[in-house]
Amino acid sequence: MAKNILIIGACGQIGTELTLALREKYGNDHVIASDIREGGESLMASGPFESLDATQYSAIEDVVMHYEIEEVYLMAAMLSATAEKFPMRAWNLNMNSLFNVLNLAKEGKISKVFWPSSIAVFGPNTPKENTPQNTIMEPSTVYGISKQSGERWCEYYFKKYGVDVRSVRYPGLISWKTLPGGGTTDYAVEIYHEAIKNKRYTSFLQKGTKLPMMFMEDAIRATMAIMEAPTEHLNIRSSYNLAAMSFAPEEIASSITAEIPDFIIDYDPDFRQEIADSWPSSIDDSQARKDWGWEPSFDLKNTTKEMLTNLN
Ligand code: AKB
Repeated sequence: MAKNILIIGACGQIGTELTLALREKYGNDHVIASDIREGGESLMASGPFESLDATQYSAIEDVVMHYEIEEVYLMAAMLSATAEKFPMRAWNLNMNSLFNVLNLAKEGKISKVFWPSSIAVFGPNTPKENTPQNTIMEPSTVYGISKQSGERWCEYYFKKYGVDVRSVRYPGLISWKTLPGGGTTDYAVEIYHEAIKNKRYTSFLQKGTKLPMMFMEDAIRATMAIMEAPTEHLNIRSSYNLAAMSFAPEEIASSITAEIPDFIIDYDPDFRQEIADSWPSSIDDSQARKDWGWEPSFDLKNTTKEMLTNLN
């Protein structure tokens, strides 16, 4: 019999596509979507949905018991830009939701957990180029602090209690099905929407701000691959570095100009510039490649093609 999977935060940017991909693979009725709010039509219509607050342990436990859930993907989180405005709410959501799921696994009620970390675990003292798996971290944002703490707890629960938790450090994610919300890398999605609508985009990050990015199809593939990897292949239980491409606003703009010649970008940096400046420019993901065969498929050129084709 196929296993039952619960996705918490299924209506967000990653959750939506992950739910659809898992439903395709394991069958619609075996993948339970849950979120505090309802999501898009394709997600709501294709399988079971439960309204769920990720900070409420007993609410998650009820759903887990009711559907006899084996695996949980915890995608609910407050991202970097919003978390700077609401530090305590961000800490509460990002940490309590993780403890809830880790404790369910510790108690033997679920057998496997996916939890996303981020390039935000790195900080201003981290080597910027080709950032290694193990290096100085010292995150300077609320979101980054919560992700770094989360990584430590994941490793702790694995070592002390044998919890099978798996994680990747996502770079900025580019997708057309669902908009991101409250992140610093969101500009790399907004720019495509504005290019199609107005042929113009004002970037909240300055020219030259190079950040690690990835097309959503690659991110979903990575997520499913690490969850399917044999336990003995995984050497990291905090979180794996993951990379595909790196670019600055003017580079994504030129890739759009190649398709929409009269597209114009201008710059009006805001508080998110400081967050972006504290993050790496590029990531060394050789450990993920070695341990579970990670390899990206999308570069900037074919990401731009996919985005413009699907948004048009
Ligand atoms: C954000 O910008 O906050 C996220 C991330 C890099 O984790 N997209």
